[in-house]
Amino acid sequence: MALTLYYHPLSSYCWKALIALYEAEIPFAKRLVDLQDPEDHAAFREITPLGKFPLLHDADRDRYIPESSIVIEHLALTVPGAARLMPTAAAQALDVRAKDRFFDLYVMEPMAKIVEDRLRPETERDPRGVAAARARLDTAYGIVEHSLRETGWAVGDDFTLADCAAAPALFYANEVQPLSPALPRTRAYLERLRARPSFARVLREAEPYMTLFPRS
Ligand SMILES: N[C@@H](CCC(=O)N[C@@H](CS)C(=O)NCC(=O)O)C(=O)O
Repeated sequence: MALTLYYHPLSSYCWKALIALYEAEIPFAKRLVDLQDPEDHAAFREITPLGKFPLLHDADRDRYIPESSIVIEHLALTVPGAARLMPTAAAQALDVRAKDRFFDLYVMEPMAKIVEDRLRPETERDPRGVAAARARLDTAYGIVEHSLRETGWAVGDDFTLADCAAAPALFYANEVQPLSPALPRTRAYLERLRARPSFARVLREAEPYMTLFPRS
């Protein structure tokens, strides 16, 4: 299998795909996309006009696969070691997809809104949008806290696509809006995620770039 992942080491959605690749120990090539380099950016947009990563190239199937969730579902379908990331039972698969959507839409997106705002010039900031994002994050945290058990993963006892989504979402969300002591299960879950070798590796590899993350 000849896989190439177009990515950036700080991108939360790329982390999601990387976690799945490391979970299943899938050999692949990395292609870092430098959005600050106009030539590299333009070349990437030639492949994918929306310019979003992660983007997986599967040379054996002559296909480019955008969207982190679809990248992971593609791996689960095509690489035996990745199959366990998506349950085969339809009802459980639905639960996993529901949690994946939840973490992307209600944790990752408001977190990204707060981060993006920090990167804007002072005069272009959007305090109302950021306040709404913070309120949405608080609501999402409450939902996560009630849905988690004291052990195990986002859906049952197996590590799935839902956990691949939860790890970057909660990690970065915790950076911009720390998880309070009133959320013990969520805090413990984030610790379990950080200790998971696939995510620990992603964090280690991102460490040299973390100075670029806007802390405030
Ligand atoms: N829904 C997409 C979101 C991908 C996304 O927004 N990626 C960000 C990085 S975390 C990106 O490509 N940003 C660059 C840009 O929008 O120009 C997915 O799940 O892959």
